[in-house]
Amino acid sequence: MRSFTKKLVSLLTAACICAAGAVPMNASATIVGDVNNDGAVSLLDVTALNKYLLGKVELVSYDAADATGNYVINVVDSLVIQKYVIGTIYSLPYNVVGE
Ligand SMILES: [Ca+2]
Repeated sequence: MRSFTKKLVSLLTAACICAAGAVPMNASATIVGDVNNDGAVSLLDVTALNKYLLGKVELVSYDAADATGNYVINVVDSLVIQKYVIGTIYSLPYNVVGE
């Protein structure tokens, strides 16, 4: 019986640790570059931002779209997100000198 209790405690502890790891610490945090707010940065975000720049849609989050971190949203942000997606930029926001 004592062995069963130890195993049960171990199992419950492991389950709690797994459950804690599965829940994002800050689920509402803005991901820079995640223009469509689906939790990932992809070419869909480039498309969403380009549609915004063409006046066809509204943005979900201006902070997510500001990939250069200069508080201006323009085609440079779109290009920076594209470069991030293809792997030539490794983190966002990416400061573009002169932008
Ligand atoms: Ca996205």
